[in-house]
Amino acid sequence: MAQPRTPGSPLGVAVIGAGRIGADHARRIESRISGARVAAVADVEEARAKAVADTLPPGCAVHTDPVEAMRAPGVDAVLIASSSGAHEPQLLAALGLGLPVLCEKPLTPTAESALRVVEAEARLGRRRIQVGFMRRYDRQYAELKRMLDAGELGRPLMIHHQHRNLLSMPRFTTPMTIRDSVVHEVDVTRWLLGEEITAVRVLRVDPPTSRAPEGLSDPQLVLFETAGGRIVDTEILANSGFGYQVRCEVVAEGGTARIGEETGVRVDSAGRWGGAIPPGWEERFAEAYDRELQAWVDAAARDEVTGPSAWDGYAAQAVCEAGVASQPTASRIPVHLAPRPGLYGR
Ligand code: ISE
Repeated sequence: MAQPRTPGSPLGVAVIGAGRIGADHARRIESRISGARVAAVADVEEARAKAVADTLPPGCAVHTDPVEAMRAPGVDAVLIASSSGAHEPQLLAALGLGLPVLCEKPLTPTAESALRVVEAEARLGRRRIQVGFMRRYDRQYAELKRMLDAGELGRPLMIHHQHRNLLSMPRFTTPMTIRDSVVHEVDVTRWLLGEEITAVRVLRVDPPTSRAPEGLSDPQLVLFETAGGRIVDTEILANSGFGYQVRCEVVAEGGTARIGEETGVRVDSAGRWGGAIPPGWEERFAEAYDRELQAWVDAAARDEVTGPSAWDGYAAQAVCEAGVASQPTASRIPVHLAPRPGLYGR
């Protein structure tokens, strides 16, 4: 078990994985989050870990072994931003040390491995893992959730999501459109409605947009059925070519509520009106990441973990697996979940 933290001292975070999101989180902890510091950075490529540590105040340890980083002096909590295939042993090691964890999505690459993590945490008997579903911390999504929970819109009937990326990353595959991108709509749907997704169907546009790289199905329409009989659709467009847009509209008995419309400065010029569209999620969800990390740090300082749970990570993974199974034939695939351990409530 980890050494108890000196009261009042900043929470020492070990950042595991120094790629795009890991480096972003490390910088965010140092520049925007109060009550925390990066005590160690680990990456399989030492030079990459060192490059991130060099941007931080002196005293940040550099490791290639994630478990050594978790055991480094002054480490009180772990932020996992490595590739998802490496998450399971890292999560189990952090559980073994009793450390609070923020793990980037997806929790693990398969529902089977995610369930092993859920079971390990349930055996420990206390929540240690938060999954990085940062949209729950976005002010607009949070307001939508508040309105639904307060019953201001009446009974929700349907949700329409739109998820458009500027362009797909190199080596982005058709299954990744579900596992990496639509996984956010899976989580938001479960969270907003407070119920599980029970079946998935994915329809592909064929031929795809000419902007898509060879072999990538793009765009697609993903349909969810939920335990309460609601229908939810998601348009996923990985290569919009014009920017990053995430929108969500809830249709309820008492009206509709929509978020993700562009705000900001409207410019009228040269016979047109308009404004800017952000290029990516780092810009669109910058504040949500700040709020997510601050909430995690504040809870970890109390030795608690709140926010999206390992169960949420597992359930999302099970839905994504059904989605990937549906892609080749567009058939309706039911989602089967293991019984939910009592640790995660009802
Ligand atoms: C990426 O991995 C993310 O998590 C972004 O939030 C999402 O919008 C994007 O589609 C994914 O590739």
